Amino acid sequence: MIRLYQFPPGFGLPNASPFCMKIETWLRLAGLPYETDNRGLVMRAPKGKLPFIEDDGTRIADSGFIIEHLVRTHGVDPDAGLSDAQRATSLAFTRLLEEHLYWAVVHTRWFEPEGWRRTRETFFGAMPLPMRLLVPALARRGLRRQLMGHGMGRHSRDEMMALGCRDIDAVADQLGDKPWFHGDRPSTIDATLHAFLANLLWVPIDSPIKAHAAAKPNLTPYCQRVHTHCFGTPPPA
Ligand SMILES: N[C@@H](CCC(=O)N[C@@H](CS)C(=O)NCC(=O)O)C(=O)O
Repeated sequence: MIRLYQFPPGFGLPNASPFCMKIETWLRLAGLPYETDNRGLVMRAPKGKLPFIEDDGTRIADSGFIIEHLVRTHGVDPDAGLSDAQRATSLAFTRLLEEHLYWAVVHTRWFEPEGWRRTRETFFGAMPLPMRLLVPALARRGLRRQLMGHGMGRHSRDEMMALGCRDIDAVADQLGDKPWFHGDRPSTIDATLHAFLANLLWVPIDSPIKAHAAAKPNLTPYCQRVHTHCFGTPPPA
């Protein structure tokens, strides 16, 4: 049985980490049975980040490598019918979401007062004292370093929001009125896009990026469609 190690569910979503939610969405899309360990065991993660999986005695970290492993070993491939050009587009948008938009959203969650209040409560609120005081401060310090190392954190707040909004424009324009990212059938990029959009649209942290995404007529219906398809329950309000 595949075991998915991830953070606990949060903000009313299957996961408050878009990378963890991407894998759970993908497993459902691919129809693979799995179990979850939601204890947020970052310390046991081979690369110090979640998600990672255990599958038949092997540990694999990083959502991209996890999917490659599962495709290779379980005989399922939601991308089997895609053309080379569609695969290239999937890769480019995956990078946009994971390596760029993600960091602008990290800023809104961890470094804006309202975002930080909600993030601290959701991620650390259940911890006993004194960990509840120490761990959030340490985690925040680590995130600040990562945001600066990436480069996003060196922009002004307005610049970060503008950059995130441009990513949303590209996603909305590329999706258009198609039911799935590549047309009539779901593929891996739908798991990724859904996880990142849900973690923006359905998280109670306001930002210009969230407002920009919510104003796109196609993004919320898309998110609801993928959520219903994969999780079989009505999406969060
Ligand atoms: N490239 C990794 C990124 C995973 C990632 O950034 N996970 C974050 C949560 S969204 C994490 O575990 N952060 C813990 C930390 O930075 O200490 C993937 O695709 O899985």
